Amino acid sequence: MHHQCKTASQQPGFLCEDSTACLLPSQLCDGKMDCPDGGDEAAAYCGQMPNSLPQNLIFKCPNQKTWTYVDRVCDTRNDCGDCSDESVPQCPECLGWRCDTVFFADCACIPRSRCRNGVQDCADWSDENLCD
Ligand SMILES: [Ca+2]
Ligand SMILES: [Ca+2]
Repeated sequence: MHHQCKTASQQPGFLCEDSTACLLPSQLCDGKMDCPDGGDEAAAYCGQMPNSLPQNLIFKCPNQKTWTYVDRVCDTRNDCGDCSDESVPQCPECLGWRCDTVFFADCACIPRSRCRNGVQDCADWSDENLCD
């Protein structure tokens, strides 16, 4: 059983062995030691992903093909491959510009900082022509 904790944003996290650092789920097995003892990269957790990971820290994509970390749900990035991690009911409304996006990593909503930046993000170019 792993050590559970709540992150700064009140989401489930991973408590390091030192019992002070509470990591974001996506810091587990990311190839970078975030706990002082490197416990977040231990084979016990990273050997057979996602089954070896604490199950409350992962989100199984509805398409059953893949998974992501719970802190990657509703982060506007397409982690499931079909945007299903961005389509769950608890995701907030789009705060940027809504359109059919052209980049795989996007899910029908781009941040306003990418409007009129000279790069096409929307299939209909609305980010360059309409968004302000
Ligand atoms: Ca890590
Ligand atoms: Ca995501």
